[in-house]
Amino acid sequence: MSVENKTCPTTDDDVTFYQEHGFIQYPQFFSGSEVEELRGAIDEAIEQNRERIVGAPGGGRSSKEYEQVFNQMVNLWRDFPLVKCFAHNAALAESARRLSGSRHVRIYHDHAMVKPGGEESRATNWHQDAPFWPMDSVGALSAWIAVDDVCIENGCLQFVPQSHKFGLQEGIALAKEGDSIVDKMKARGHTVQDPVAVEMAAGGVTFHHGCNFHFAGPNQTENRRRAFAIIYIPDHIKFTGGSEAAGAGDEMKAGGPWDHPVHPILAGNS
Ligand SMILES: O=C(O)CCC(=O)C(=O)O
Repeated sequence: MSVENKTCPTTDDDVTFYQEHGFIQYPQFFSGSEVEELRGAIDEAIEQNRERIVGAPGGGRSSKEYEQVFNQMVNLWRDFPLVKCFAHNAALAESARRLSGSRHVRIYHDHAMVKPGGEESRATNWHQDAPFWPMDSVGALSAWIAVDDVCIENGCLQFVPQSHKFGLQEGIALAKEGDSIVDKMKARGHTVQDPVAVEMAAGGVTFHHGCNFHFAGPNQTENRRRAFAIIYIPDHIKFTGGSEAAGAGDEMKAGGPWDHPVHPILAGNS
């Protein structure tokens, strides 16, 4: 079966679970052979030395430290047709629409995140995504596809259940290595649950809310850990201006809708 003909697996119970916990896992959203094609396209992008953000100064790459967290490549759907089948996948987008309780969802951007293996690999520090996104209000979410089998050892995602209920936490965009998010959140009066590590085989997908605190450890294996994520914007969310990764920031009005060809509606009605 082609990935384009998939059926959306998201049930009402899933929606309840996601809204309560701020994340959900679909262990076999894609089959091993389906995801193999995506893996090949990501490898080709690495081979071509694809910029992080096409056209940005210095290709959008910042520091060696960042590259030790991952080689991130944004909006691969725009130059790799095969990647578009995943980034614009109707079943994934429909799951995002149902989970977020929206009339429709648009794509913000996709991004491959390739965590290098070996001693230099660094953790993806605890963070919420929402502070990085030029959006108001909160409610946008990500689908994260395991392109390789992922486990704690190679940097699977770990989520703090219910932490999306803390709302957008100003001043904690990205914890520093060794920083305790738990202590910071406790100091702000929140009860913090133990993180849940989501190990899964390649093809599995997790969705997480933009305010959910999550983390991935360093990749302690010798092989790269490839993941591919898509960020979805529910219909009620406005563009707040700026942002390099938006790709069309100069062509959209701050305070307006995300109505632009690089952010098409992927599920639901306008
Ligand atoms: O893949 C990772 O290491 C981090 C992913 C992440 O933070 C995200 O998709 O929001």
